[in-house]
Amino acid sequence: MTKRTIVLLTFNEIEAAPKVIGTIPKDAADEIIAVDGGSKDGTIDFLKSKGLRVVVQQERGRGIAFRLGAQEAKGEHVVFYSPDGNEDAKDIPRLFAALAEGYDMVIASRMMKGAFNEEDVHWWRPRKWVNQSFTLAANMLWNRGDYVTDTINGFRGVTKAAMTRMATDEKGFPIEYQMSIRAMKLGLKIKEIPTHEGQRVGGASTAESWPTGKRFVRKFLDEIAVGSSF
Ligand SMILES: Nc1nc2c(ncn2[C@@H]2O[C@H](COP(=O)(O)OP(=O)(O)OP(=O)(O)O)[C@@H](O)[C@H]2O)c(=O)[nH]1
Ligand SMILES: [Mg+2]
Repeated sequence: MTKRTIVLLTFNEIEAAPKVIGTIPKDAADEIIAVDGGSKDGTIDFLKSKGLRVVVQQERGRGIAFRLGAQEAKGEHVVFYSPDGNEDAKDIPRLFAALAEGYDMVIASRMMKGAFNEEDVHWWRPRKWVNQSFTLAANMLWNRGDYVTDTINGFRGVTKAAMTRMATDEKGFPIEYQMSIRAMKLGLKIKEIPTHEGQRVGGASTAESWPTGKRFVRKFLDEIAVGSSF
């Protein structure tokens, strides 16, 4: 069987990580490693105390973390998992199962039928609507396969081969969006599974809406300019 690696992505998650890491199903993968953005709150020592190999980034950024994680993974099948409370670890085996079926990328969707988004408890859902607009634009321009409902969620699996072909260069938050767009451009096989998004456990969000939104717009325009030259 193809080897499987879980890559934990952390930046100052000392409140959440100790509560969340225990929820990862045993035997979900052959290897678990962590990529850390340079935490100063004891997260790195905590992860090491759990026997995990921790790769500390030279430069912060979630995009850098995705590439480093794929590079350092021994497995060909890689699932990225952020232990801050948002992602339901019970879905990890389902993500690996889809990669084993032959998909190049599999996304845990918060938007498809059967899924739940953290804003779904409210009537007013600005973040969800903005996300869905970016997703609609990407599908209209580049997708030739089934509609992808959540191009932005980081909870996803990918093959190392696909990661290499996508040749991403985004350093920060729109990395997931760039991966989705490039997978569409390449005509890679994408699958989604419904997931239940939970609330962050303590700590602080690093994705403020306004600056992150502007980076998404820039990324979208960059991807139009780049076309298929990557
Ligand atoms: N390795 C690495 N992880 C990061 C970096 N920046 C953020 N993360 C992690 O990426 C995950 C997502 O970041 P969040 O700040 O929670 O963003 P979000 O999920 O959109 O926001 P919330 O809804 O508040 O949770 C968390 O597990 C962070 O610890 C980074 O530079 N490097
Ligand atoms: Mg989060």
